[in-house]
Amino acid sequence: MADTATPNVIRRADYAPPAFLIDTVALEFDLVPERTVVRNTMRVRRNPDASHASNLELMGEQLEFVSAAIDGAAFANAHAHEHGLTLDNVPDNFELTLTSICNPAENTTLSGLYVSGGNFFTQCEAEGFRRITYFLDRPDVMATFTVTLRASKADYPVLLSNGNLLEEGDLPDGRHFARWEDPFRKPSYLFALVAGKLVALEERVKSGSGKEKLLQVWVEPHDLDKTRHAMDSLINSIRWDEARFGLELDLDRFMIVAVSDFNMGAMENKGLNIFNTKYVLANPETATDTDFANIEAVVGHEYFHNWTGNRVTCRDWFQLSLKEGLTVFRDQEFSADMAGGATDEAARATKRIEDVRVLRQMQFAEDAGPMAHPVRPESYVEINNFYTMTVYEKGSEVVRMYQTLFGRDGFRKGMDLYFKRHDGQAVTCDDFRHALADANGRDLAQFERWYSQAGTPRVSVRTKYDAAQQRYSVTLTQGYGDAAPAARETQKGPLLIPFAIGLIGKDGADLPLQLEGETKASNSTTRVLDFTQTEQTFTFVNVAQEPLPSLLRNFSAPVIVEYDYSADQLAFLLAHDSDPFNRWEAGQRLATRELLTLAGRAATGVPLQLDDSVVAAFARVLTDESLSPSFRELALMLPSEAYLAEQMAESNPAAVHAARQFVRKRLANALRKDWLAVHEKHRTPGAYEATPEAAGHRALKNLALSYLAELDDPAEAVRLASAQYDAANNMTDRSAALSALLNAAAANGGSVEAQQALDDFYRRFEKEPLVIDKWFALQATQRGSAQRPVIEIVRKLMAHPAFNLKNPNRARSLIFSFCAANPAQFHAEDGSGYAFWADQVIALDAINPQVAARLARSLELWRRFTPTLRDGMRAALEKVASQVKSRDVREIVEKALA
Ligand code: B3K
Ligand code: ZN
Repeated sequence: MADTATPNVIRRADYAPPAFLIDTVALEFDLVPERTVVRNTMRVRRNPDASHASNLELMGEQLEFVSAAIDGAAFANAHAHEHGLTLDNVPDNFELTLTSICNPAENTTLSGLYVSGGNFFTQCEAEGFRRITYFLDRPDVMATFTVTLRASKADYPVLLSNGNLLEEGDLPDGRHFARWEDPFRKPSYLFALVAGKLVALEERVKSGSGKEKLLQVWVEPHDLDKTRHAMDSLINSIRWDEARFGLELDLDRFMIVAVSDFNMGAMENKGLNIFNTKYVLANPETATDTDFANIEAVVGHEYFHNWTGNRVTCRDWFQLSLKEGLTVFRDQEFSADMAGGATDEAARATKRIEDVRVLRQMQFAEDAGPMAHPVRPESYVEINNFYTMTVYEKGSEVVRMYQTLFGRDGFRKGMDLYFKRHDGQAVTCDDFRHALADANGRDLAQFERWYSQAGTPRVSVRTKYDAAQQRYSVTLTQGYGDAAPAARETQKGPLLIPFAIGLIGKDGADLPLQLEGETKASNSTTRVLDFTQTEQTFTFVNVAQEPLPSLLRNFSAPVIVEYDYSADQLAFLLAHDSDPFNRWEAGQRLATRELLTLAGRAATGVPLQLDDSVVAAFARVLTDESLSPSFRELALMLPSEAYLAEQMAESNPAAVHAARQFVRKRLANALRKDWLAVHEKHRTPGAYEATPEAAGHRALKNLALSYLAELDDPAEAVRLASAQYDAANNMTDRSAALSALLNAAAANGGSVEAQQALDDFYRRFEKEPLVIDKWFALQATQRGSAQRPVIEIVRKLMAHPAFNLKNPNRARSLIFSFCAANPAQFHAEDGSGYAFWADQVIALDAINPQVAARLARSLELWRRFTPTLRDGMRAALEKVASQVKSRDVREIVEKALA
């Protein structure tokens, strides 16, 4: 790895340890918005494990160099340049003091030190620390940090940094200071500071070993009434990590700070997590059930990083999934345990289904396009482009497979060994795999391919029943199909796939499972097969009747399963499978198949029709009171338009939309009475409760409302939605009602009721930015019509006084919602969506390259679309490629066009 960042390709194979190490860092900040002076005193020494270099190359960006001193004496041989600072012929072991200046007020990239709402914040991962001071800004350089902050006391009464507060006090001229010390060695990407007018919700708790810990959630004063849920989530996270993994909070104090200008969800800085307000602030009036659940998940995620990421960190950024895949897995398990404990399989399944839906819709798509990369990438141009669904979500599935192979206890043993070996170190994905393998006495060499091969594996299944011998054989074949070129290059051989299977008898009950060569049936009616070869046959014996296979139960591996189920068999599985995930899966398969057939017909102008048996299968789920409301909601929600378009030989968003709307209308009209009954029955009167059960009732009720809005005569739905809007005591019900009003009116180009509700919503929540984000997003994702295309609404909203391109949440709520979550409108044949997209990518590129690069990705699958759309997208990509400046966006559009 080169010590200076150049806009070239960085390769994993080029990793070399740093020539120098930094043991301690003392930072002093004089915080002034336009001109912050940073003094950085470091203890530097040669790395005994690296080859010799006479010069010290430090990274730095957008810094004004002031001075350098070695061991207290001015050092003349320091040269500042575009990518950092070179110090010629330095000693072997020395104290280096550097002074530089940065401009947080003008920093719209939100990377490094910046000002938001008049307060100072930092974001250093991945390479933002070099925008604060010159440093060896790479994760394998770990140091202990002491931080002194000085600022105007009136403007910045609160001064925070990592670790423990050593002292604070007043200075002349109305200034004050605070000094913080983080006792743990950490890489620079975990550094943080916050300064400004903030208040905290505080709580003191005792950790497992009886030590008292101070917990704080810092927000702007008017948001203090929205911090309780984040605090509760933090306390639950602390308890959970102790109980499930024996991991205790290692600092006396743990802080979460909310900021409204933030590039992503949140950041796990040691002891001082900085969060997007979206993942902290919630009360029933402003936040939906989904927001509450997301806050719990993200608070958990960042807290869990304290061990998986911070105590044990990444050697280099190619190892990103070491901390992200593992920590996503941990937050998923946390949420599942919070919802259903270890034993309530149905409640756990709800979470599992939601996670798999995201994986399949987003990560599988990524794996099929120009950005396809292995969980551990081989190269990158801009590392910020690799905080991807593959690194996070597929990475989490890879970690989950260890647990599927070894069980919870075996997984825990592996984790224990990982920490025993690597606490305080910067390590690799191989180190993690070896710990899991060694703790469980198993050779996991083949498992390495999950880290090095890109693309979504396909497992095709053939089955054969021999009635005379009572044998049932299951033959599995694995491959990658016609993967994207970017993925194909990485594919070298078969994977170790834990393939969970069950066999179901005619009465719907599981059959006992005994593999050939075993003396008796196993206790469990789900077996995890070790599928390691390209083709492999597993034979079950003593199978008294021809079974129906339940394949890849609980989605035991991130693969696509190909098996020729008949529609009747899917309906049977939907009604009977003991594995709740696969019950849902059967319904999705059934719906996907119908919808793709219909989309094909819509594309060629053939009239659409839907078999009564499909309606009947959905009716059974809708009316089956033995199923939990949250499961019914998930099962009755059709696969998304984006997912369906992805499955077509040529993506045709208009045809998919027509097909999906046709089915929704058909289900709405055919089951009208049932939807009405469900909408009535699942009301949650009384005070709002954020429990999974109450959220499940609301979800099902609001799904019913959204179907009712599809009725040929929507008058009744409009009446119900208006009443629900007016009576709502929580944001889940209010926003669902508003969305139903917008969509019920779409075909007629809008309605008085919808407009009134929109106006009311704005007035009511004018002072709540996160709710105004919803107001923008609801309008950007609404259904359009020929007479009222959504692009026109979006263009108008771009000029709304509340719109602000510099605020990432606001940009996402309007622009991203339209470009990435309203495919039928975005992919309009006239190319209006693409022209809009290009303008916004170019505008954002000048402000905030990271956010621009995310938006740039919404055209990356352009080659898979119908010819007209393809041409329009290519033209837009070329326009962007010719105008953008950032490395971030260039990498995306150049890979897309290559
Ligand atoms: N580690 C951060 C993500 C940083 C993204 C930098 N572009 C949040 C998280 O995954 O927890
Ligand atoms: Zn993370």
